[in-house]
Amino acid sequence: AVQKYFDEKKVNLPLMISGTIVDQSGRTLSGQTVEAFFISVSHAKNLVSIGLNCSLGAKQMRPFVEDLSNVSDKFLSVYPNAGLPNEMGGYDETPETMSEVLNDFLKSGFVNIVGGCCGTTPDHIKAISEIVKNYKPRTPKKQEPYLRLSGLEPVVLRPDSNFMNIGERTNVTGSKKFARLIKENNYDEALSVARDQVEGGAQVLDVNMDEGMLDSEAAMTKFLNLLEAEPDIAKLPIMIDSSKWSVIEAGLKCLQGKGIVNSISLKEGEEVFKEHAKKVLSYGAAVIVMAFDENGQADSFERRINVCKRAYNVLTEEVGFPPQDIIFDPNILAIATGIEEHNNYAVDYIEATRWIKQNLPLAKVSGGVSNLSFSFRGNDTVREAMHSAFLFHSIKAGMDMGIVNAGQLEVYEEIPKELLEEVEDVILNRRTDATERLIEFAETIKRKDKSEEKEDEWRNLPVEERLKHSLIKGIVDYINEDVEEARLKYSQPLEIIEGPLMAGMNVVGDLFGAGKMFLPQVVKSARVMKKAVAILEPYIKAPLPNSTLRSEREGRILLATVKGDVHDIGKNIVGVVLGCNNYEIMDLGVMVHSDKILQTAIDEQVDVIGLSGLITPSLDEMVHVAKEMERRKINLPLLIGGATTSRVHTAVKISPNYSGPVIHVLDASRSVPVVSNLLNDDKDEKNKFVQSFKDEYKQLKEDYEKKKSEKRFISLVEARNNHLKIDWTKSVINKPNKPGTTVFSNYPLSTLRDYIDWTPFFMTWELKGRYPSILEDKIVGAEARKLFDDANKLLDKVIKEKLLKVNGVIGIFPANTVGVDDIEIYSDESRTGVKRVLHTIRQQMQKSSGEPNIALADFIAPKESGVKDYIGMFA
Ligand code: THG
Repeated sequence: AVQKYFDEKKVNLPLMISGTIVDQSGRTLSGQTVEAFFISVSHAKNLVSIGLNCSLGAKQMRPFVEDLSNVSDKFLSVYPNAGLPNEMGGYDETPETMSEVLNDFLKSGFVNIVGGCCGTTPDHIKAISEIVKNYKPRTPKKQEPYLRLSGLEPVVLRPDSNFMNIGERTNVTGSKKFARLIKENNYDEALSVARDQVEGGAQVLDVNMDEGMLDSEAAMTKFLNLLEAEPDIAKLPIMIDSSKWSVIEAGLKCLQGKGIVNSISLKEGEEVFKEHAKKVLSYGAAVIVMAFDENGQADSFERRINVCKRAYNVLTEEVGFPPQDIIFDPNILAIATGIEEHNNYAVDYIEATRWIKQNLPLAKVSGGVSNLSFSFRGNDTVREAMHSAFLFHSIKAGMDMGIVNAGQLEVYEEIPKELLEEVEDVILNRRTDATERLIEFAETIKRKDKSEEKEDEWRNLPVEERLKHSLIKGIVDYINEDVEEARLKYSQPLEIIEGPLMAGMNVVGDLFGAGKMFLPQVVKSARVMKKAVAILEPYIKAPLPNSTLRSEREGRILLATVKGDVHDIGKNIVGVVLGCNNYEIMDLGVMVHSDKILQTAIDEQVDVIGLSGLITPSLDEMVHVAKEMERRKINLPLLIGGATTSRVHTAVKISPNYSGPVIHVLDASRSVPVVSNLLNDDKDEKNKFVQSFKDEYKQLKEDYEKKKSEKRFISLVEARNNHLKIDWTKSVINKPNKPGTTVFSNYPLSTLRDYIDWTPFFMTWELKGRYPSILEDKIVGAEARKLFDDANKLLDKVIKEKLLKVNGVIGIFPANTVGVDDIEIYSDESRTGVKRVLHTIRQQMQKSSGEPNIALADFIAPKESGVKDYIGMFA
């Protein structure tokens, strides 16, 4: 901005930028890394020096000073505080300690100018000046002429860099979805389009708001300002895409980093071209130059290279544009259109690319890849194959970057051979009938793309039906607009919750209860409900004074995983399912002490307490909570749930300790009817329900005790005599290849994933069946496939982003059994030194005749057999 001002006022003074690095992650005040910050400002031609200050003090600055010194071709000035202010507001670094740190900076050749800021005194400066005498000023590094871009983070295109993906979807003419969201003023969702591109691997984002009915300048400004506040998106450089200069300039004013202008061209003549180029330069952006001139679009090889050469000369010789910041776009045009003149378009682009890279030093080449396949709109399989085959050849010719649908590029190697051949016939213009052949072939592989349009038909239904549809299908995309429409239509927001939304949730509940909908779908529906309620909530908080509507929830449920246990998946699902049935959930989390559970229940006047746990000790803790409830005379229904809990345990161990209602809730789907019965306003109905459980559990307990008294146990001596007898003389035991311990650290997740036991995963989600046949199951198959798909997407993310580290250790040791039940582990093959003794436990129930009472020790050769055996262990 200062440079621009200097240019306008024709000021020619050296410029020094000076600022504070605030946080220890090394981000500057603008949130950028030091390198990204430098790239963003370094274009200013008056800039001679960058000054760094740090409120923490000199010592803490070192890594940032080092970074900047490495990337900066400008002088560097450092003026630290005398340390971090102490509690009295004073500074503790003495002239000696501070000058020592600066001595290190000078010795390392980091800086050109030194000084002191807060807390420094004439004595500090004196000490520093003594040191400075011993050193020569730093010689700034010369910068390599690479294309450097920045968002919050730097992007540097080096000669050996890979192809750079530019995300195309944040474009109102390139994505129906994005266009709809912008037109509906739904910028939040629009940002998620950007986020999807980032997650799909985009390294730059193309943003385009050119649409007749839009105020494009305003839309560009608003979207970019919102985008720059989302660090996960703003880390990327932005490409401002517009054919209107005013929109480009509006966009340039919003960028905090160094972006790319897309585009300028010679179509309005050299004067306008130069004027635009100068502006781009003063805003500090790189530029795309389209192969256009006064005669229009260059569509032959000759025209393409001539226009580019002319533009290059004007930019480098007359405007002073750095050649590495010029990106040519020699026009990717649609092929296979049926018009003969178009047949060589792709070949001409590829050859023009090769020529530019050989003849216009340092210039880059880009292009809008999806243009190529416009004649196959609706057939994404063919389009993706065309894009990746085209890129394969273009990148070989030197194409540096391209505007693509990030995350949706087919891998060249994986294009089916027949399709690839037909596609390459078209791209490389290898035969005259290539287009007809590809069209014919495309017909046979039309994917479901068509059905997607049909799927949109429900959008024409009345708003109540649309809300219901979204809930049942778990679609979150339209909730904002639909809820808003309903809000304006209804006089009370609560009517919407209790009307169409609850109607939808009831359908979900019924389908779930009837086994026609499954847990993963219910969780998605619940998310939609939650979002809808969240939108309405602010309006509910202020009900009309004469409102007769109940503004309360159905009841308040406290949920907690008991002390000693950290598992909460099941509990969270119950919370979601109850929450979307209009119960208020107070989730205390995991490892919750009984006292906290009960005190919260009293203080918050909850209506039901739900306990969850997965490991066996949690069962005892639940018994303890029940006893405490009895002791403190808390008369609330107690729900028991979680993987190790059972109806029998609840009946035998928990229920007898508490006089209030105790109910074991088998799975999330059961939680709603149970809670609604427990909180039934009709006291008789409620009591009947509670009594039915009391009776059932009483019966269970009696049955259990009867069975137990019938069960026979034998003495330990008898059991030992009945151990598993193996003839060790006949067994062949090989010496392990790798005895001792083997450690696997940071084991590749991609290898491990093949060994996942998916059956329990589906069990957790209450989908019944074994993997892999569950995927083909007549009833749950479709949902199982979706769930499996979601899980694998998450796994892809975990693996790609290295979110987990897996370590393991296995050990194989010499071992023998001693005294029937114990296993001795030896320190080495001599089997003399005993390392550890493992005491194993033997079955003692009465077995039918011939069946052994086994213990683990039975499976290791006894010492007296003389057989050298081994034991394997893992963690
Ligand atoms: N060069 C430069 N800039 C450009 C282009 C170029 N910017 C715009 C365009 N061309 C590149 N971007 C796109 C974005 C999307 C599509 C094509 C090019 C596209 N979209 C689907 C379609 O129209 O069929 C949209 C489908 C949907 O709505 O989901 O193909 O050449 N410098």
